[in-house]
Amino acid sequence: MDFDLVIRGGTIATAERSWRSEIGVRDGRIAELGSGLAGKRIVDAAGKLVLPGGIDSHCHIEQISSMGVMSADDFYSATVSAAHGGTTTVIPFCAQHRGDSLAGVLADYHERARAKAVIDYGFHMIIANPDEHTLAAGLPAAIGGGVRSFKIYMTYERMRLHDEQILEVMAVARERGALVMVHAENHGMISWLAGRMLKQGNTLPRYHAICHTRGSEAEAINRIVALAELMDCPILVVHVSTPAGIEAIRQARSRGLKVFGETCPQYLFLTAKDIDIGIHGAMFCCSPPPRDEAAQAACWAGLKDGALQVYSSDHAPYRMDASGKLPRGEKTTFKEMANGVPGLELRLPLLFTFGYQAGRLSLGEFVNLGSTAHAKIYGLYPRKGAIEIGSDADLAIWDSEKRVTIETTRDNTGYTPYKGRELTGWPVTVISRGDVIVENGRLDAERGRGKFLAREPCDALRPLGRDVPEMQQLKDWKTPLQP
Ligand code: DUC
Ligand code: ZN
Ligand code: ZN
Repeated sequence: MDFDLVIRGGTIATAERSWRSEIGVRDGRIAELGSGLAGKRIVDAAGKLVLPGGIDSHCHIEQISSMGVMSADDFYSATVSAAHGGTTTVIPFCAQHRGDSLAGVLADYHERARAKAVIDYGFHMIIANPDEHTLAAGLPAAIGGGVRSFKIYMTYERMRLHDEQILEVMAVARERGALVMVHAENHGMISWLAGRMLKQGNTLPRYHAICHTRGSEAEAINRIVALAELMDCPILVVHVSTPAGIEAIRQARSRGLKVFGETCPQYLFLTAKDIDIGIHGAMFCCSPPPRDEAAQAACWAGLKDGALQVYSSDHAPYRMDASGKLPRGEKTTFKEMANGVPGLELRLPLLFTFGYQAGRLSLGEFVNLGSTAHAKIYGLYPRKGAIEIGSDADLAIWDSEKRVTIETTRDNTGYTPYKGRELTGWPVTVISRGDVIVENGRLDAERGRGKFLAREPCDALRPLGRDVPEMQQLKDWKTPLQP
């Protein structure tokens, strides 16, 4: 019987192994792995690598930021850009701002994505207002609707939660099966320093990097780990950038705690020197900021030794104009410019060249960090992140010899922080649920073809069942965890 699509001649590589096989696809799923398969459409992958499509579990799309600015990308431009870089699933954020009801926020983001996304997507929920209604009704309903991860902020005036509020969110997540993602930076340290810098007239982007001190990350990670241990709640620390921050996660994991860590291209490939070019350094301003070569090395080491499990873009797209980075033109201070860098499209190509090709990572590690680990942690495995019978046929065919000099990307920012870098290896064919959506740089995907992914409970979300002595007073949960 003919398959809808057959991929022939390539070497398949997953997080676990590599082997030669054809792939037969039927109804959007992988239906056969074998040889001599016949199909209505044949994709020739001779001499190429056939990998699971990438999963980017941290990106901001058509979202109002923590500073109140709308991102430059909508669900169409962002997912088109992601697809060109070999990513076939994204998990962006629905952002609650203070005063918003979660149900309204969720409905709104479903509406934004439904008609525009060209690849599949899940959602995380940003919680800025954990009031009684949010905790008792909003969060359980979101989880019931397949949104099994919440992001909380320990900094940003408009978003940050204090420790007690964080514990309230963790209590619901723990009980209902959700993961708490944390932006971990000490707010007081950053805002005290920023206030002094501005008073002295130090307003350029370079002071952004100085104010977000390295120590503020480690302090916040150590604190969030202590809160998570008290609550026995799995957490994932996003965009980790410093040696001390990574070490704090490594230590927590060595004590058996369910603490996951993420880093991003900007912490592997940029440093604070990139920001130190006057006002145009705004292009590279994100929080936490890129650091130095020692921090880059620590991020690579963390990815390699398992202190960090996932590599995401933290795509936060803003243009270098009044709509984003420079609301007051050249007079904009570092406190006024939108934070974030684009990365959906180049995330995987950069890691392929500087991780896999450079010998820092094996091919299996590359696949795991860019795809499979995201699926496992966020409840999408083995539907996504795998090449198995029954998995969605989300695949990226990589030409490991193709040379690319980075010029532009397809997002709406109008710039890339990685311009001029030389890459070896590119995802020349990208397949989403059996549809060839990108071939040799050409897109063939209708707006709105991407589907929402309701995520299932999975091992990463399960508490350890290990109560600290202080919590034993509440043991058996006879005292409800909710207020
Ligand atoms: N920092 C964040 O916390 N989110 C988006 C982008 C950024 O720089
Ligand atoms: Zn963040
Ligand atoms: Zn982010």
